[in-house]
Amino acid sequence: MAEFFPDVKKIEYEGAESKNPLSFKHYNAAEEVEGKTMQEHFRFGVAYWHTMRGEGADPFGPGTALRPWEGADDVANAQNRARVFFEFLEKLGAPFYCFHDRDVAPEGESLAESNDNLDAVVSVLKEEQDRTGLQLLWGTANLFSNPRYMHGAATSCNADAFAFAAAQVKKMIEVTKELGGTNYVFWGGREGYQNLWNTDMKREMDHLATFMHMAIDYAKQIGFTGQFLFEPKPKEPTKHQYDFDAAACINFIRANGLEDHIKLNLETNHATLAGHTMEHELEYAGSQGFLGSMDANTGDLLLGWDTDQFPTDIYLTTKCMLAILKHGGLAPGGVNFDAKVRRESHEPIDLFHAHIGGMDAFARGLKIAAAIRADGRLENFVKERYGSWDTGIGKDIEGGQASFESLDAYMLDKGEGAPNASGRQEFLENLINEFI
Ligand code: XLS
Ligand code: NI
Ligand code: NI
Repeated sequence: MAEFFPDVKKIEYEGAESKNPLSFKHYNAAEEVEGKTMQEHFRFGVAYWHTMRGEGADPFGPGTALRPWEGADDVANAQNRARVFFEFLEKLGAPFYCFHDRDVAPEGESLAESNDNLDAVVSVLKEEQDRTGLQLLWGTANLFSNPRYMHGAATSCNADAFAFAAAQVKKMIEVTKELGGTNYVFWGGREGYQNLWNTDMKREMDHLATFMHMAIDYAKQIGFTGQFLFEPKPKEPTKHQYDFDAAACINFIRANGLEDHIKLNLETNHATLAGHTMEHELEYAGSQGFLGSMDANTGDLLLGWDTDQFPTDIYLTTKCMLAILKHGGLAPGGVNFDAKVRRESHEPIDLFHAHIGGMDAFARGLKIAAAIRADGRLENFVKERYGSWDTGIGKDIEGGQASFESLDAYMLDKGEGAPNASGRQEFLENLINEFI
């Protein structure tokens, strides 16, 4: 079989002292941390859309990427591209991948033609999965690129757009099931509004709930047991996306009786755009029982859009891993690199540098987070900070044995409350730096 990355051998773990840029310094798939291998902790996934379809275009210029395997935008080339992708995955050593229907196969003149094109490429994906043992982390449908979705898909003012989107998601749930995908993602591409003058918000959100119930019913009907995930994002492309952040998504999910069926796929750059940190989003979702998976791309703090950069910040990966370990891990979700190389990094080898760096940054974050947890000082500090809730009046309140009247009597008797202890923020920031 032809090799598309002839200069790259399988990327191996060589340890922190290695100077080989095509090796892992920290990601060692088989190494155990807190009783699980790194491979099991991360379940790294590669995004087909950025890695195989990203051309490096921006609003000021066309694509720059050199991709010698590219040809016509037809099914034959799409099948060949799928084989290139699996060579990349194998050499990188990432066990999972993710894709949208329209990433892998060209859209046809009609729904039926598009489905046929998709089937033709899915059979190659299946073959390659069987050959390599690599797996699908999640599938999804592109409900935002085609002009029919200019007003949204499930929230469009045009009922036919809703119907077309339903047909697309139906097909992609079938495909995800066929490929053994462990999750299915809903990122609400254009589910939001540009202007409230022309928008019936209540009706649009009710339609979105109807759409989700139909998806759940269909998954049940065909026996798809993968986890459904919502991916919050506050804006872009619309001015306001309904899946704004973890809290807004969880409210929508609960308000519509969907809580037994949907968790969240959190994306770092989306958290930033929502005015949150990623650790906030992970902590919020985790504490509410909705932590599903993550898209690990980051943004640029000076740029207000979704720049989809590979994560290299060790503080960030440490904070992410602290939250993920605390909430019991991501499986059946994983860490998907919804990230693209910069327009100036246009050679195929840059795809390797980018993913290796991201995987190493997460591996370091995991080791640091595990060391912080093993040390125990941070956890103990937090535990002690809430000590007043473990005995006496605090325990009574948490246990449901107090009322406004009993607390009034308690405070009248006591006169003034216990003094406050220091929050010790600077002490804790220094403590974390001992580990980084
Ligand atoms: C866009 C989203 C998208 C989803 C999949 O900002 O991150 O790439 O992850 O549709
Ligand atoms: Ni994403
Ligand atoms: Ni994004």
